[in-house]
Amino acid sequence: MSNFTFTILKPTAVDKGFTGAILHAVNEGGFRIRAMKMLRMSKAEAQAFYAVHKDRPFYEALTDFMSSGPIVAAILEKKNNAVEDYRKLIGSTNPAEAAEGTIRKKFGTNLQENAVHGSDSDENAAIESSFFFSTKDRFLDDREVEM
Ligand code: 3AN
Repeated sequence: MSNFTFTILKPTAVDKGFTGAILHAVNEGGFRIRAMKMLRMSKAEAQAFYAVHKDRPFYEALTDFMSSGPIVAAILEKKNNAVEDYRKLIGSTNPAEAAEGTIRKKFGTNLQENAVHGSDSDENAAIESSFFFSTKDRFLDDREVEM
């Protein structure tokens, strides 16, 4: 399984004009965009999205940041290992420690403003996708094309 994952292009990356370059890297990495929207989360929405981190010391700052400006949310498809392969493509949480060539290395600013979010499990990919996209916003049955 694991044909799908979920991503967010975070406010700093969008603000810096990296949206196009990141989406290009996502496609070049073998992922097909199956749903996408640009929006600004409210503080309450950011708190709900990151509820798993509510006891972490960075929760307040992270939810302030994630609601500070527009983001791009997307559902990504890849034939196998979508979740794992996307995390490889984006690199370590801290851009300073991320491998050369990864999205966080190229476009991340710091540990919090690390360019993109990527789901860490199939279960969370499904939960996070449903947070942003209704069934009719998803284009999961498109014809097969060679990539
Ligand atoms: P990842 O996004 O790589 O799965 P998580 O789930 O540990 O990392 O953290 C979620 C988000 O919280 C990260 N993307 C990052 O923006 C932020 N974050 C993680 N650790 C820290 C930290 N020590 N200080 C500030 N922000 C952090």
